[in-house]
Amino acid sequence: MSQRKALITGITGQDGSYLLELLLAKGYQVHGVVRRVALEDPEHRMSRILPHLNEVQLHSASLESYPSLHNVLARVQPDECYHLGAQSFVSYSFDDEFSTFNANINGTHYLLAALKEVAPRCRFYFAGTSEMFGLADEVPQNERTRFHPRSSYGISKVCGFDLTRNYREAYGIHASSGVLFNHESPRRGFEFVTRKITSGIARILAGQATELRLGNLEARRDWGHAREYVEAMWLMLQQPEPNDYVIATGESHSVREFVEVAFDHVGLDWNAYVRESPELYRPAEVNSLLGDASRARATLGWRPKTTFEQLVGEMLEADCRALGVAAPGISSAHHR
Ligand code: NAP
Ligand code: G4F
Repeated sequence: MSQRKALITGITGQDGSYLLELLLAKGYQVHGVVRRVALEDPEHRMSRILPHLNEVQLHSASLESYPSLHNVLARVQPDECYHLGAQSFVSYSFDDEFSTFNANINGTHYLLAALKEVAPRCRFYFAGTSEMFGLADEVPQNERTRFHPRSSYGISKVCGFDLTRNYREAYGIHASSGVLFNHESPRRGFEFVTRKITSGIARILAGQATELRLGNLEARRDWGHAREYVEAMWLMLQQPEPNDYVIATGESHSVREFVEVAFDHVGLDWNAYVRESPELYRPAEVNSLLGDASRARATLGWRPKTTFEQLVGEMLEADCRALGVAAPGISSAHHR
């Protein structure tokens, strides 16, 4: 059997980097779409995939340009395409709805339209999100739960989800969407709340900060480990028929609980450091998310393994180690 080829958009992000490693381990020839500027400054812009730069073929293209995506797909002729590239920060989507829509809606449309033209047998994965449920009217949320997005990010992902389903139904493309709940790791961007907390604690321990300013501490999320969630993406594209799958742990915690567990882990009292800042509240909040991944368990055989406490500990240890700080709960083993 010839070597399978995969193309990943968003390969420089948290999930892209874990997916790259998974596919390399499975013997794939991996191609990645990156922004042109990334190729000029790999040290900073490709930090998550630096160890694998000689094992992956990178192509510069823009999610805002149909011809550039068409060219890459025509040249690579992938068997599987994982579309992870997106403006993924919900807060920022309130500041700039336009760039969020351009990247997330047009980018998905251009990629699907090009796929249909030049690689119609390529299997396609769309990175859907629990933000599509937003103000959910049932708990827990599954594949049949109604969408009620609360940000332009959420709206853009509903549109990408609908585009993906429509290309499946109208043109027979093997196109699947993962509806992934929040997933984190030591590679999470610093702007997301979990990494903001663990890196903030490391800075406090290192004497570089005296407080941690956060927004809404009562928001609840279903947090899992990114390394496990990219396995679900791959499993979706191995199924004979395309479908949509919720991927979640089935357990939810508040931001406050994340804070408590994290500060506890290093023996600090969080009340002495955390300030709740109303200016960090969102204009429309998604208060609570909890996923039901029964379909993924039954059909893909997928289930989460990392516990909430293990996730917090792994992220904290990595951030403390990066700053060379020691603390009661921090071991010397290396995780990444
Ligand atoms: P991430 O770390 O923010 O990575 C996003 C990737 O998209 C990066 O490679 C980034 O490239 C690229 N990108 C952003 N804007 C772009 C643009 N205008 N043109 C081209 N590329 C662009 O996100 P992630 O956590 O890995 O998430 C991967 C995907 O899953 C995203 O689509 C996200 O919306 C979705 N998702 C994430 C979660 C989660 O909890 N992590 C849950 C559900 C769904 P640069 O490095 O050049 O910026
Ligand atoms: O970590 P967050 O920014 O993640 P959010 O908004 O849930 O989005 C992430 O998960 C989605 C899946 O559901 C992805 F689709 C999306 O791409 C992204 O990866 O915020 C989590 C919660 C929110 O309720 C927010 O209001 O934490 C609350 N929060 C409280 N203080 C904060 C802060 N969020 C951030 N980023 N920074 C704070 O200081």
